[in-house]
Amino acid sequence: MSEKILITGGSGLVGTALSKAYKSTSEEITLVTSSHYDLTQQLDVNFMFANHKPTKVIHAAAKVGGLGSNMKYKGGYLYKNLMMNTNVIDQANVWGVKRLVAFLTTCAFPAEVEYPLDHTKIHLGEPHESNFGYAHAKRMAEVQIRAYREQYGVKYSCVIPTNIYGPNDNFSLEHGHVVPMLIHKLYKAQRDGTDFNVWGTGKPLREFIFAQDVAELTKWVLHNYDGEDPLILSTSDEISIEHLVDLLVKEFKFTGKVKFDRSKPDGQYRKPSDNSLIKSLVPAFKFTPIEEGIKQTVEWFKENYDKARR
Ligand code: NAP
Ligand code: GFB
Repeated sequence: MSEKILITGGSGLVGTALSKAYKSTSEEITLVTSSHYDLTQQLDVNFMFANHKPTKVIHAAAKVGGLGSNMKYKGGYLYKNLMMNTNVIDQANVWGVKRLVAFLTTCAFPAEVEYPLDHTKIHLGEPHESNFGYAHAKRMAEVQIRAYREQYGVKYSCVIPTNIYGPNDNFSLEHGHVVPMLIHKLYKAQRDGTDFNVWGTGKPLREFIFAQDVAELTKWVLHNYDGEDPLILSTSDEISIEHLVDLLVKEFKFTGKVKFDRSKPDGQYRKPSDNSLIKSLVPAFKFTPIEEGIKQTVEWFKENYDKARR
C-alpha cells in the first residue's frame, strides 16, 4: 500500500525544503500550513487527521524565531508550541499513524552541561534563559513521544537540528534567526549605503545546517529509523558570528562599515552538538558547506525580495 505522508509546517523553511526533497518520489505528500489548520486547536487537528488519514507524519510546524523574538515572547513560544506538539502527537496516535517525526532544537538543551550535547543530556538542567519558553515546549515533545512509545507502542521519533538556514527562511528583522536577519540587514545596508549593524560581540559560536540537508535527513529518518533515541542533525562545525559576518560581507562584496552593537544580546555562547548517531546511520551523507549554503540563500533572497517573509 502506498504511504500517505502529511507534512505540517509546509510553508516554512524546513517544510519547503521537504517539499523539494519529495519532488522526485511517487509518495502521496500533503503539505499543510496555518491557513489550512490551526494546530494549537485540538478540533482543527482532529479534522486534519480525519480529512487526510496519513500513514506517516513529519511534524515541522512550530512558532519559530531567533534570539530577539524568543526573549520577548517567551509565553507565546511556550504555549503555542506546547499546544501544537501535544495536539499533533496525540491525534496521530488516535488516528493510527504508523510513523511520525517531530522536531526539537539544540537550543532546548541545558545552558550549563558537559559538551558536546548529545540526546542523553536534553533534560539535565535549565535551558538558556533567553529562550526557556520555546525550549521547554520542545522538550515536552520528546517526553510525550517517549511516553506514547511506552504506552501505545507507536514508533514515533524526534530529530534535533542545530541552527537551520536556507532559501525561504523568515528574514524578519524582529523574528528572524541570525543568518536570515543579517542577510536582510546587509541587503539594505548595501542598497542604502548605510552601516551593517550586527548584534553583540560576534564571539558566540553556532553550528549552521542547510535546510535542504535537514529535509533530506528527516526524510531518511521517517522511512528508515524507528529508534527511540532522538537524532541530532548537525554538521558539528562551529563558526563564530564574526566568521559568519565575514562570509556574508564577502558574498555581498560589501565595502561599507560593519558595526558590532554590544548593547544587543549575545544569547547562549555556544551549543556544540554530537552528530555521531546520524553519521553512523547515514555515513555517506555529505553536508552542504556553509559557503555554498550562504551563496544559495543570498541569491534566493535577492531574487525573491518582494515575496520573502521579512
Ligand atoms: P518556519 O519557517 O517558521 O515555519 C513554521 C511553519 O509552521 C510554517 O509553515 C507555519 O505556517 C507553521 N505554523 C506556525 N504556527 C502554526 C499553527 N498555529 N498552526 C499550523 N501551522 C503553524 O519554521 P522552520 O524554521 O521551518 O522550523 C521547522 C521546524 O524545525 C520547527 O519545529 C522548528 O522548531 C524546528 N527547528 C528550526 C530551527 C531553525 O533554525 N529554523 C532550528 C532547530 C529546529 P504559516 O506559514 O501558515 O504560519
Ligand atoms: O539564530 P539566533 O537569533 O538565535 O542567533 P540563537 C543569535 C546569535 O546571533 C547571537 C547573534 O549570538 C546574536 O548576538 N546576532 C548577531 C544576531 N546579529 C544578529 C541579528 O541581527 N539577529 C539575530 N537574531 N542574531 C536560537 C533560538 O538561538 O536557536 C531559537 O532562539 C532556535 O529558538 C535557534 O532554537 C536554533 O542561535 O541564539
